[in-house]
This record gives sequence, C-alpha cells and structure tokens, in this order.
Amino acid sequence: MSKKAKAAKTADKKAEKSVPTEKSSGETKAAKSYDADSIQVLEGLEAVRRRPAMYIGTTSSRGLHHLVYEVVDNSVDEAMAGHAKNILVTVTKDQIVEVEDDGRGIPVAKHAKFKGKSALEVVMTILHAGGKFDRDSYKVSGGLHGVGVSVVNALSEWLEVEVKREGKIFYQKYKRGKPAGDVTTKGTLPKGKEKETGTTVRFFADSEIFDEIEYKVDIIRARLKELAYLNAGLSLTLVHEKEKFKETYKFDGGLAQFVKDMTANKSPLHSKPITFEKEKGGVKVEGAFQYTDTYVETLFSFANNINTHEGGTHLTGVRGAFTRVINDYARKNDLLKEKDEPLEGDDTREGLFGVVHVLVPEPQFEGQTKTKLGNSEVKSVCESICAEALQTYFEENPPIARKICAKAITAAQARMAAKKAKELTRKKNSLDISTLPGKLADCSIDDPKLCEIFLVEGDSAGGSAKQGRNRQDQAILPLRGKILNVEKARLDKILGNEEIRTIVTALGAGVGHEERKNGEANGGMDMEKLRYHKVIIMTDADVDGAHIRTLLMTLFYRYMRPLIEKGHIYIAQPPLYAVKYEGKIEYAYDDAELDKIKKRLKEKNLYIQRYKGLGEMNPDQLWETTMDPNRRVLLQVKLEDEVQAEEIMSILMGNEVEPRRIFIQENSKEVTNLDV
Ligand code: 0RA
Repeated sequence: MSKKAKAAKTADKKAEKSVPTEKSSGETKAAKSYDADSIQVLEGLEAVRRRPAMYIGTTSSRGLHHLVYEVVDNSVDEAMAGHAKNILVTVTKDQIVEVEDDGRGIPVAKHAKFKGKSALEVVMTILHAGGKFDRDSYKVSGGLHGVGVSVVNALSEWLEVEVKREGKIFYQKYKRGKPAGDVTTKGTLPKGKEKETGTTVRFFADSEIFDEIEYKVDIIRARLKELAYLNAGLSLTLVHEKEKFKETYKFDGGLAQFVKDMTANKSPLHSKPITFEKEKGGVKVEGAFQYTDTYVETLFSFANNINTHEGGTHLTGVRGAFTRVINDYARKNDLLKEKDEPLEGDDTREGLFGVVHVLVPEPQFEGQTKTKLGNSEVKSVCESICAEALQTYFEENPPIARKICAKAITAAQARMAAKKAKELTRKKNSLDISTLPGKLADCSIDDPKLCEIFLVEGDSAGGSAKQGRNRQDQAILPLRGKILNVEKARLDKILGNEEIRTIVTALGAGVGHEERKNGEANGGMDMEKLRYHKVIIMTDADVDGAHIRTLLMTLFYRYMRPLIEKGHIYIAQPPLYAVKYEGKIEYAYDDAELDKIKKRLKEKNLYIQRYKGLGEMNPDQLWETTMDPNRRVLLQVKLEDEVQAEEIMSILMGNEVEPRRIFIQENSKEVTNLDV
C-alpha cells in the first residue's frame, strides 16, 4: 500500500471516530510526517466548514455563487473530456440549486484505496479526491474554482447526488458534508433509456455559513454564457424559477462567435475574426481576434475556462505576436520606412477586440485576485502559435493586412501627438492650486482621503451645489453639457477636449488603463496623486442625466480604470419627488417610496413636486437630500464582470444608435444600479 493510501486509510478511521481537531491533525503530522495531500485528507470537510473563506474566498454572495460555479465546472470538465453535451442549471424558488449533466456519471464502484467505499462517496466527501479519479483531460481549475465538489458538499445544509449509469439510478444524500446514508440504487432506467448516463447534483447552501442565500440570475447567467463561448458546442441552460427566467447558451462558433457578438455594435475592419487553435508542448491555445474602427484595445484572456482578469503569460505572448508580425509586415511592404521608429505594441492593437484561451495541465494562478496566469512556458507557446496564424492570415489577405498596418501607423502618429497633449495636462496637474481649472470649487483641506468631488451636470445645479456643500471637504466641478464620447475618439483628441482636460486636471492622477508601477516615469495613472478619494457623479434623474453619467463612466472605464477598480467612483442619488404638506417636506427617491409616503399621509393635503433636474432644488435641499454624508445614499460603481461591462459599454456607446436607444429606455430607471 502506498504512503498516500495509508494516510487516507488512517484518515477514514479518524473521520469515523470523531471530527479531527486542528491539534490532532498537527500531532499526526509531526509523528508520521505525511505529505501535504494526506494532511488535507486528514483535515476532512470539517476544516472547510471551519474556514470556508480559505476554500471559496468569501462567505458573501460572491462565495455563494462560487458553489454553483464549482459544481458546473465539474460538469464542464466532463464535457471537455468529450462526454457531456448538455448542462442544465436550475435555481428553484427555494434557492435550491440543481446541476444536471449528460456525462458518464460519477463512478459508483467500490474503491479499494478508500476502504471499499463507493467512488461516488469518496468524490463527494473527501477533500481533493477528484484528482484520484482522473478523467484524462484538462481540468477547470482556478484561483477559487477547482477546489472540488466536496467543498460544496461541506458548505451545504444538505446535498443530493444522482448518477445514471449502467442502466440504474444511484443516489446518496449528505448533511453538512456527511453521508446521511449509503449509496443506494433508486431504480432502473426505463425501457429505451437504459443507455442514458449523467450526474445530477442538488444542494441547499448552509445559512450557518453564508451571509445570504439568494442567487442572482445575472451573475450565473454571465458565467454560463462565458462557458458556452469557451466550449464550442456545449449547451448550458439556466432556469431561475423566481425570476421566471429560462435561457440556453450554445455557440458552435465558440470564441469566434464571442468576438463577433462583442463587435456587433462596432464597425469591424474585416468581417471574419482571425482565429487559431493549436497545441504545443502540452499547452492548447485557442484565439479569435477582430479589428474594429475604434481606438481601444479589448482583449480577454482565459486559462482552463477561468477568466484571467489580471492577464498573464498567455496574454503577454499574444500581444508580443501582434507587435512583431505587424512591424515585420509593415517594414517588408514598405508601409513603415527605414527612418521610421518601430510601432509600439499599443499602436498595433488599437481597435483590436479579441480573446485567447489556453488549456494548461498545471496552471499557476498569481496576482491579487489569483487571476493572473503565471506559467512562464506558456508565453512563447502563445506567441509562436499566434504569430504563425497572423502571418498566414496577412499573407492570405493583403488588403486587410494593409488596413491593419495603416491603422497602427496612424495610431503611432496620434500617440506622439497625445504625448504632447498629455505633458501639457500633466504640467497643469501638479498639486499647485493656481493651475486648477477655474470653475472648480475646491475643498479647503488637502487630505485626499477625506476629500470628495462632485461632478455636476450643468452650471445651475453646479451653483446650488457650490452653495450647499461643506466647503471643507467637498469640491464641486460643474460640467457644461455633454462630454466627448471617448469611445469614438483617439487619445489625442480626448485630451484635447476642454471638459475632459478639466476633469483629468481636477482629479490630479493623470490618465491610463492601469496604475503606474513604482518608479515608472510615465504610462498609467499615478493614484498617489489622486486629489479626492470619492469622485461622485451627480446628474439629473432623466435620460440626459443617464447619458452624461454613461459618458463619464466610459471615460473612467476606458482611460482611468484604476479609479473604478479601487472603488473611487460613486453615483449620487438625488430624490425624484418632494412631498410638501403643512410647511413640512419629505423626499422620495423612487416611485415605490412615493407611494408609501402617499399612503402614510393620506389624510393630509399633499403637494407633490417631481424634480426634473437638480437645478430645481435650492442649495439647502440639495445638501439635505443628496450631498450630506449623514443622509445621502451613494452608489459605488464596481467592476464585477469585465465581459458584462464590455457588453454594456459597447451597447451604450457603440456606433449603432438603435440598440443604444432601446437600452437606455429600458434601463434608465435602473442604470444607476449597474455594476459596470
Ligand atoms: C471521475 C471519473 C469519471 C467521471 C467523473 C469523475 C465525473 C464527475 C462529475 C461531476 C459532475 N459530473 C460529472 N461527470 C463525471 C469517469 C468515469 C468513467 O470512466 O466512466
């Protein structure tokens, strides 16, 4: 018997007797020096319940949704091994989650290594046991995913699993991770369906562990849709009973379809995305890319079905390929003359939309949120596969290759012009008050942590805000009319725009997609210089206000993203109604609230005013309802899901007018609640 198996055997004995405490497993460790794996086994599921955050990150709503991802990921693994084609996820009215797949079914045979227990029970009740039953395929495993279905079991009040295999239905139930009975045969499959196989996991998350048990359809939907794009042909259905929601995602076009859908509201330079799919050195790389006439780069990267928000070696490799191939092509075809400087990476990717997905046998996830791929070998594999595909594409499509090169060359010229404009803005940026914009009413104290700035729509509201504010720590910057749509302009033009320059100067931290790293001279935002830790967008509660807010959010999202990532952006919530009676006044922030007030004061003679704009409030009212930190409600803008944010942004700001109009109308009531 191997050392591991022995350890597991001991573990089972311990588990039978009692729940091992941390101390006891520590003693065992010292006495017999088991390897890391066996210690995890020793700890058992009780460890998961004791420190859930270690396994799923958090016990907030985010952690709750991780349970669903974890179970779904197991079914996706089965699909990637080529055995499951359909996955059905149901959230019942009672917040029970059911995940059904048509894979081979978790094996049920007795398992020698685990004292003759059913493999099913082992998979469900022993930490990290999944790996002991290798499915010979890549696994979905990421920073927080990939912990194993047993973790879900441990954190569920109860969990049931049903396996269809060998013409039978096997069943087992667990309570807080412990079997509530043996694996039983629940029945046989009906005539004609004897060959059906699959796994169904049904669980009810434990309210002793989670802050709240309420699954959000948007969040699950985003993940399932993402998985459908990443796994061409796989069908994922989501049913959310409470929301009366049912949708199926299946994309035979996979990543190419993902790119096409994302650029649907933009103007592409070529109709078909550039795609590749190849394996090299045990790493499988898949990609799809399309240039649009926009000015930003939008690349998504995934590793083993996990969105690598922080990028990593796969993305670096792909980016390098674009820089190299486009420079080579432009030189070779004399589009770039000998005297010309080489194109920078950013120039070659202007307007580029794309996605890369790698499958790595042993992914290393690094970074703050464990969403940065660290495997160094992946970089050169991605670079060479992507470069080869690009080269071939350019050779086969010379007119498109020339268009792409021309765009990159113009981007380089614009970059140089922007550099000048940026330097101008930077100079004005210094904390020297005399260079701050004239219409900014600044705070009197200068600790950024305590200071906030209101970006206010219109001069008249700006005037009220200036009078109503606490001038010690609240600054007001009135914005005149609409700001430039940054989605449709290059950086030089954007920084040339008066309104935007004013905002950038007032905030003081410069512009950039990322935060500037220590010691870097330029590029990125310098968050140390940010002059206000709360940047509050205050616009009218109407369609125009929503539009201005969107324009500002687009500016922040595209060019000052660290502001959003670090949680500095807020949206003020002015009231929609004032209810006046007997010299008193109450405010309602939405229609429901108005109804409540009306009911409560039905005896009174009410005068109801609907605010059309902030300008209709006098300075005191504006302070009381919207600006006073003790009474106001601020919405913090968060970046929950980049793919979803991109979708929203491109609908809101893209070329096509119609979808945008529809979106703003449908959502103008809720637009403030969006997690961008
Ligand atoms: C281990 C081995 C095999 C299948 C699975 C696990 C499996 C796990 C899950 C979890 C959800 N759905 C699943 N489907 C399959 C291979 C079994 C065989 O060789 O027949």
